This record gives sequence, C-alpha cells and structure tokens, in this order.
Amino acid sequence: MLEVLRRQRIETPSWAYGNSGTRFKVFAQPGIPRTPFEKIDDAAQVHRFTGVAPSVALHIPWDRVDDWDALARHAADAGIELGAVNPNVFQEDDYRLGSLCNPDPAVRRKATDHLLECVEIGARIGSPVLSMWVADGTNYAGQDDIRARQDRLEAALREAYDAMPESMRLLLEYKFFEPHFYTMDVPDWGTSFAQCLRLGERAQVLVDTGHHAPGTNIEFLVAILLREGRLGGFHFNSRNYADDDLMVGAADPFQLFRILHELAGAGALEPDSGVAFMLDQCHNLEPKIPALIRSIVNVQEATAKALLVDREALAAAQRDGDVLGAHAVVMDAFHTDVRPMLAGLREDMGLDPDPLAAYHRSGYQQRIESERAGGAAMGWGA
Ligand code: LRH
Ligand code: MN
Ligand code: MN
Repeated sequence: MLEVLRRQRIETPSWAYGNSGTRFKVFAQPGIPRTPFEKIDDAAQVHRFTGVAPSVALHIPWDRVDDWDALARHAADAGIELGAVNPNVFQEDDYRLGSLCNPDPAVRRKATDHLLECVEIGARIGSPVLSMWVADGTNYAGQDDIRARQDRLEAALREAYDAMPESMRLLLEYKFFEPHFYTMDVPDWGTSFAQCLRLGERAQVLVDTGHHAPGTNIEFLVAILLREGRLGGFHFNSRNYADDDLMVGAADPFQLFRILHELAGAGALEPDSGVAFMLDQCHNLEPKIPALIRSIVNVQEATAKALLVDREALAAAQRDGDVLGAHAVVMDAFHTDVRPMLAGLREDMGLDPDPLAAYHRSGYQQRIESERAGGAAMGWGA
C-alpha cells in the first residue's frame, strides 16, 4: 500500500498557477508567474514538497514559447516533466459557431491545424498525452445538424490521432454544458466513448470531475470506462454547483474516495495503469502553490483510504449478500485517519511530514512576491 502511494503521480495544470476568477472579477495575486518558465518553477515547488507531482500540463496558446527545447530544458533542470498538451479551440472569434464541428470548413481547418500543431509540440517535448476539450455546441434547437457535427468532429480528431506518435494518447474530455446551452458536441462520457471507439485504442475518455450534471454517479461511469479499457485519466477538482474548479476533495471528499475505491479495485492506481491523474483547478481566492499542495494531499488521503478497504472482507460480505456489512467495510476505510501514515511516508521519502508548513517556511512565496512584482495574468482571465 505504501508503495502505491509512494509511486503515485499527480499532474498539476500550468493554468492553476496564473491569476483566475469568474466572469465577474479576476482578483490579482502577488507573485504570479509571468512566463511559462516561471509556472514551471512554481510547479517544481509543489513537487519539491509533495514528492508526487513531477509533471505539469500545458495549455496552448497560453503557454506558447518560441523555443520549446529551452522550455523542456528548463523543466528538466527544475526536476519537472512536461505533461499533457491541451489545445485551446475556444478563445477565438472564428469559433463562435464551433471549432472542429463548425459548419464552415475553413474554420474547421484552422482548428484542426491547431491540433496538429499541438501534436507536434507534444512530440517535441516528449508529452504522453494530447488532452482535448471541445467547447463546441449550439444554443438553439435547429441551429445546426447534431449528427453532421459529430461527423465533423470525428474527421478532425482522426487527423490528430493519425499524426500522433505511438507514445501519445488522445484523451477526449466532456462537459455537459457551457459555453453552449442547448447542445454540447461532447457533453458526456458516452459521446466521448463513442468517438474514442471509432478513433482507436490510444483514444480514451478524460473525466473532469466538475463536468457532470448534479447527482451524476461519477464512480459508476468510472467503473464502466475501466471495464472497457477506455479510462484515460482525470481532471480532478471539486464542484458545488457547476464547473466550479474548486480544490479536489474540498466539496465532497467522500465522492473522491468512492472514485478512488473503484480505481483501487481495478488496480488502476498503479502509475503504469495508464490512468493519468491530473488536477484542473482555478484558485480564485486562495494562494496558488499552497492550494495545489493542499489538493495533492487531498488526493493522497483519499487514495490511502481507498487502499485501506479490506477487499477480502468486502468480497465475503458481497458474496453473503450482507448489504450493511459490505457498506461498513468501505465506510471503515473512509473514516480512518490516514494523515499520520502519510506523514510517515513523506519522512521515509526524505520529505517534510507537513508539506504546507514546509512550503511556508521555505521563503519561496516571499521571494516570488518581491521578485515578480507587476507580473501579468496568464491563461484564464488574462
Ligand atoms: C473546461 C476545462 C478544460 C480546459 C480547462 C481550462 O472547462 O475543464 O479542461 O482545458 O477547463
Ligand atoms: Mn478540465
Ligand atoms: Mn472545466
């Protein structure tokens, strides 16, 4: 069990280090990175104090640089890997009626070329994942042909898929609403799954935990995708209302535990299981690096609890039809305080048992706040 926790890998998103907010207001924070290089420096701090966050996801164009080799070298020097490359097909005027699904072939060409560029960047920096979120959709009945849009999507994804090196996977993320309010072209795991099936084995579903209708049983769909070998990974975050992007494990730690319980049962917590653990969060009020450290710790705690489930006792209770007994086995694990065990593991890994306190003591926050005065917002809210 400790071995699984020691080897766990959780990727942080570059955009979580930048200023963010809602459509009402972006509150600027001191010490925010001014360049993708500085975002990597901050990601390296999260890894330094947690020991399990060795990679950072990029969003293009938010993280576009002139010299990709220089960025990869900078990351390597900081002890960080460049992780998933996220194309951005939702922030151009041309995409008003969609990007990959747009009725205009010229717009689709432009969006597809952006995917191809991202595949090229990913290949150059050694990224294992092309992480696609398609913001396309419609607002009104009759606005466009639903099935034709799926065909256009398939054609565009096919180009990206065929261009990917063998080492790369395409993860297709879904979201049930926003920015469109009548149809989204990839609203749910079923639509993503159907597209992935047509593309091939290296196309898999990405589950962003904030992208479901209220009441959706996420662990159920996770179990189904695991069974089909098509669970590519997660964008972890918490939601109370919609796509809130709060810290993972904050709103509903029990839900996070239930998801990880499904993964544990399928052996999918092992780093070579092919399920990518990524955070996708925005820290609108709280300081970024401490929030990401806290998020990593939240995932570790839920993982430890999932690993504590007595699987033999659970199987026996299930065999016996002992409903309350089976439930008790799961709840016993959930209610266990795993914090002392994780503190011990960190010491064993040569880390401080309390990563947040260690970060605060390190002086890094004070340094970036004085050195980066006047830094620009990047990504969300730029
Ligand atoms: C969309 C999303 C997607 C984007 C990210 C910034 O809501 O979850 O993953 O790339 O937010
Ligand atoms: Mn996401
Ligand atoms: Mn989202």
